[in-house]
Amino acid sequence: MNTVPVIENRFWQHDAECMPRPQLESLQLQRLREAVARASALPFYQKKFKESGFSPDSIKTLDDIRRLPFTLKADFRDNYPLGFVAVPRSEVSRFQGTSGTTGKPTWTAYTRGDVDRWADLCARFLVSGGLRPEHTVQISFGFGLFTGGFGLHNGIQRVGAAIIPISSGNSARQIMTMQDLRPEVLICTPSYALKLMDDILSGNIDRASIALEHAHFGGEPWTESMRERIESGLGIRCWNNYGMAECGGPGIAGECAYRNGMHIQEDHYIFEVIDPDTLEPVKPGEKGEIVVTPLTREAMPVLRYRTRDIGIVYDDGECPCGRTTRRMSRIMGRTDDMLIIRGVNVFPSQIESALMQCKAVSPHYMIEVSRPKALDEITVHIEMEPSFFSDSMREMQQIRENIDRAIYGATGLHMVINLVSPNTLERFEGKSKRVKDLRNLKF
Ligand code: DLL
Repeated sequence: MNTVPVIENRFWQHDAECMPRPQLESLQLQRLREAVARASALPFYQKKFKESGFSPDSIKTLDDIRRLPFTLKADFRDNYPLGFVAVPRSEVSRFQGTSGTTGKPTWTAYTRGDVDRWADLCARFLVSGGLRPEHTVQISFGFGLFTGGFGLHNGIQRVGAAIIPISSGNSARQIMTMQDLRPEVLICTPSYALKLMDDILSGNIDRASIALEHAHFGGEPWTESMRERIESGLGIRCWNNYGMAECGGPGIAGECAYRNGMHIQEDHYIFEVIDPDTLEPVKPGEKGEIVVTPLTREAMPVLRYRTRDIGIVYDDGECPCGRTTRRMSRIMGRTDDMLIIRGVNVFPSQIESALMQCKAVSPHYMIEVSRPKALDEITVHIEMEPSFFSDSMREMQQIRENIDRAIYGATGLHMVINLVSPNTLERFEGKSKRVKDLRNLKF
């Protein structure tokens, strides 16, 4: 555990964030009962409760959460558009959403109280990651249905900092704004930060003309090695925060000054970690699928949402920051992102970690899965750092071998390594799509 803070340790809602565990757990129990009571107004849960013989007033301990049904992404589609909204339409104050694979968004609704609590939850991780009222923040998340833009906007407003709601895209304008308005804080996806970093470093921009000190990234998986690359490239500190639209968006967990994982806002959320096959809880400290139950959401009382995200919840005592909440690891992959290659389970994040160990490799890569003959094959297209590009076949072969060794060490698989010139792979303004599975296209 890190015992030295990276920045000054501060709180937004000290008493809630540092509540003694017994008090926190009794608050959770009370709020869980209320959440179940709200959920029991929905036909979806009424049916589930009836099927399993569960009585909504039978929650006696926190362990009773395991008697509640799971909620899946597909349940939102099956109850489209607003089957999970539990309040009269007049009480809904906000709709946000998440782009669905079917073309229809998954809607998430908020009451005024939900929007108000959401702002505080975002303020918590922003302040723990260095945001101060005197700062100016450039929000380069898309503003619109995506919960990132308005969620962070409300949190920053609550802290009292100045906001530049520039939204995503148009990197030249983003960089000009950084130079002209001199924000100290940047908010975006880690992949958009990579694109901005590239443009800053390759555009002969004087670093002193940019005042950035901190960035808050979320919305997609990224690795510790990617953090190191961005921090050293831009000379800033980057913080991780986590959430999903179905449970309210960002503000569910975020890092503190000690960066010992992300603190889960446990007075508003209960986290479980399950084995996605058996649906049983994993042993403490083991990785598994994260299941989230929001405790205080009024408009959409979702129970035991199976996120498909794979991570670990640490229960190893208090963090030196003073918060009493449990912490979560980075997201290591998603059950639906896992590639099964010749019987081996591989997550894109394992490949990213291996690549980032190699100095010759830039942070831009693309993973392509194909089945050229009978066997699956992964090709990793990687942009090289310009200074390592060489005319010597031997040197290039050496680089390929180093990458192969790192990937084999991380995954147990050999992959086809395709080194490409700088600036040839796709860049992303929001969430990245770095895996192309060509196997599906053939059927
Ligand atoms: O991405 C909410 C959000 C916005 C969180 C901005 C943080 C910052 P969705 O669009 O519903 O909501 O996508 C949720 O994104 O289940 C994860 O798979 C992934 N995700 C979000 N944050 C992280 C993170 C928002 N810090 C899905 N690390 C989640 C890894 C993340 N994955």
